[in-house]
Amino acid sequence: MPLKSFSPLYGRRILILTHAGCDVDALSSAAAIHFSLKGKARTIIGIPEHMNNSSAAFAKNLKLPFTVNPSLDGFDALLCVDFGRAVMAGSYGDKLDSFRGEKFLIDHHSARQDIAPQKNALVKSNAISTTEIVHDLLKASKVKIQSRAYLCIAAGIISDSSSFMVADHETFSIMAEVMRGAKASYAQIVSLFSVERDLSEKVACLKACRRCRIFRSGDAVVAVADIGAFEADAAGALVRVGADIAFCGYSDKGSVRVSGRLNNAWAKRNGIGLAKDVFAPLAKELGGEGGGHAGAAGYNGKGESVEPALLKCVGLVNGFFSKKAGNASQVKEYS
Ligand SMILES: [Mn+2]
Repeated sequence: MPLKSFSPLYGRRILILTHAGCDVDALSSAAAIHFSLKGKARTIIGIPEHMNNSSAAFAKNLKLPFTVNPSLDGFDALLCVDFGRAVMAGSYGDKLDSFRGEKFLIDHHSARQDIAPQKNALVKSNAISTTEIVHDLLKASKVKIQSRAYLCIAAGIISDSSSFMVADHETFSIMAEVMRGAKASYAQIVSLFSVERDLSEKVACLKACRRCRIFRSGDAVVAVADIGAFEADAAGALVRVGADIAFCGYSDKGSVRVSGRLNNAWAKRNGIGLAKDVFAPLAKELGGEGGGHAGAAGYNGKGESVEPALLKCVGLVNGFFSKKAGNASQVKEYS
């Protein structure tokens, strides 16, 4: 039986923990719960390691209270939001394992989670954002949702749906209800977490364009680039420039990181998903951890160079299209 309401958390001292590299959906989920459970539970928002620029802007604009790298001592429960695998908490992965209090989880990644017992977990892999699940749970708990909690829920939906590029009629119906509660316009909500891109991020995206290798498998244009930072943004940039699917990553001190992004309309037409068709098999072949969503996913592994992992991604995309076409197609590289 999955988690049905917030009532098991009442009267307790709870650390609400996001994933490392906390994004707007993770922070907003934590904040919506924090605001809504006021008077019912003592909650603190904890962020392992660091947060991204958008969520930092959101925290500042909404004056959200949070602690980076909190101690787990003194809490009798832990509520993890927007991640389901301990490895996504970065250096907190081991601390999660050894935490003796009760563990809870709300997430929209893969149903396979290794953090909380089933009865304390609510995972909906088809939800656009974790805030959407938090919204359902708050309603089921009959908690009064304040307008700033509604603002958080709306921000999580906008951010994780890539401004509704990944959305269906359900998303819009939830969004209408949430925006009414937030008492804010769409532009006002977006402005809470919009950031001017860093100089270094702009340079990383441009470098990815200069350095990328371009492959063709069937009708698919695949681009890969070895890039020292902002790998997810760089992969997104390659897709906006013209790739159907792009992989960017780096190797640092024996660790390898790869991020993938794709053109959603193209992916839908072809039935390909990054997590299931590329990163899960990649982790199976090379070891390490791969996961995320259909349109945005990543891989963490070991190696002195990122090249083999990037080329393996190209091979897996080619494998997908070969299988679909029923014959082995050749990868062609454009030079
Ligand atoms: Mn999310």
